[in-house]
Amino acid sequence: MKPLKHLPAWKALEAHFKAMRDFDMRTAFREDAQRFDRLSLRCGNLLLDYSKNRVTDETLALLARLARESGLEGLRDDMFSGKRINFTEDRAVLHTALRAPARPPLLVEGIEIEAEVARVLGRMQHFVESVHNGSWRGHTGKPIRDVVNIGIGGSDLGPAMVCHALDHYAVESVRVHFVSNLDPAHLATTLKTLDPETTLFIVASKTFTTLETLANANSAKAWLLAALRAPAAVARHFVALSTNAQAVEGFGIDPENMFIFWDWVGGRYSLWSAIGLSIALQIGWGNFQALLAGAHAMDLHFREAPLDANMPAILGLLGIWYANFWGTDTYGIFPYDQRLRLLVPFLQQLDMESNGKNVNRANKRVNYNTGPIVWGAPGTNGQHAFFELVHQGTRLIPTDFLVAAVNHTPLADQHEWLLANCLAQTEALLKGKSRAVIEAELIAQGMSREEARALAPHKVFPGNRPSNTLLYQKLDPHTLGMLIALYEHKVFVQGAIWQINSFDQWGVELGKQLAPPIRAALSSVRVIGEHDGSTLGLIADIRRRRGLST
Ligand code: G6Q
Repeated sequence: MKPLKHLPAWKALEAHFKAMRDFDMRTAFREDAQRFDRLSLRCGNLLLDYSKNRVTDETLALLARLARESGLEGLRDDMFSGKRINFTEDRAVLHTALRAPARPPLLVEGIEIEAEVARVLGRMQHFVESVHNGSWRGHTGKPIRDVVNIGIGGSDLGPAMVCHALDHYAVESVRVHFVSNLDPAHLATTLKTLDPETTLFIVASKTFTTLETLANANSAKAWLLAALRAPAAVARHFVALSTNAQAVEGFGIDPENMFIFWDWVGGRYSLWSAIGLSIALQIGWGNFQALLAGAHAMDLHFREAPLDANMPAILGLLGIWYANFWGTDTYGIFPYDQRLRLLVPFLQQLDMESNGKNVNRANKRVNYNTGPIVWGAPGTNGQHAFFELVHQGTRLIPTDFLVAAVNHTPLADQHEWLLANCLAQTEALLKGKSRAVIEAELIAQGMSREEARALAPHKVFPGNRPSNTLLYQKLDPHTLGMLIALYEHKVFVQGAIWQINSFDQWGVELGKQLAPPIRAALSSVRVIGEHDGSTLGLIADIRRRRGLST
């Protein structure tokens, strides 16, 4: 593997960047009436407009060349065919198989993957339908009214995001809640409104060893047993989603009530697996299938479309252009869609946990920036908060704007205004507002020339700031599936080019190991273990507050 910076396309991009430093998108639009047509792309009902970027045809051709020289197409095929591309954990990466039709069969290392997937999906469907039609009942014979998904990270963010996004598809008979935080306030506040007789807990944990999830699940079990006073009640009120059958049984959940998935499903890629049970319970089996089908449609596009007409490749390459050549550190995501309010935390995990790496596939430290800091919030809220910095701050921030053409909840003309604001922001980022125009406006409003000259610089919008717009018809399960898979593959594209392993998460693993010795030090007879001065000081202060010796 040639180091990234030694690739001819990388060197060509470095030279090209020098020529692009003063590139002005406004001039490009003026000189090219076809710019939008050429720099936009459709996949199903999704439209990606990437014309408001600091790119020319040459930039895009060089970026595509970089992808080819990086072996992106080969790595993509390795992922889809089940090669162990997660080499630090020695695992295949097959979340795409969770949403693929059973035929043609996918045989990986002698196992018929799709048959395994179909078997679990069949059990999930049966379970979801029996909860919905009332044949699955609680211990006292009452039907289930509330479902609480207990999980964290990948076992929470995906299903929670989808359930919020598709709450307009929710079945009427059950309400789904999510508890993730170790802070007892999360579980306690959720339980406050629930009836143990009609509540079902889903314990979602790939490893079934995660402290937060097990702590919340144990507290939930105690709450249930305190009310129903029968150990047998656990079998009717607890199900588990996991790869670890032994630990599930150890917790006291009947293996009959366990839905498995596999080590080739990464936590942050797991909403398509049994981890999606809460989604199916919320929106019904048919809609869950539509979500999977949408993701599969994007998989096909990613697999088959040429690089210069491939949505995930284009989004990924543009991100690389800004991060590695323009030196941007962050990436703003602005869904003009309140239902997508959890998309940003979901994408933060997807992107930052996957590509927040500094060692490459040759086990060497990289000498370029990898994953950006992903942030954002739904519009128009962001406009009244942090957009100031996006428009007028000193940093260049690449951005994605997402918006539906049609709202599921028409209310007066509110959606028209939402759409108009979304488009207006990307237009303002592009066009900016010049000092001359502002001065003229101020003078026309009656200000003296001198006053206008002093005030105008504060009101200048530099413009020429980039944005992508993702426009979709409306937020339905199929479209949401496409959108999520689009970002999954974007992250894959970037990881492939940065030559890193996007599918491990040693940083998260470390967090899981650090707390136990500190937990012991907080209440044991004497402080044990080695800690730094700051941590020792904090431990001592907590112990003092508890009347323990320091
Ligand atoms: C995801 C990460 C991480 C994980 C959680 C929960 O890719 O590995 O967010 O999902 O730490 O882990 P369990 O599902 O094993 O409880």
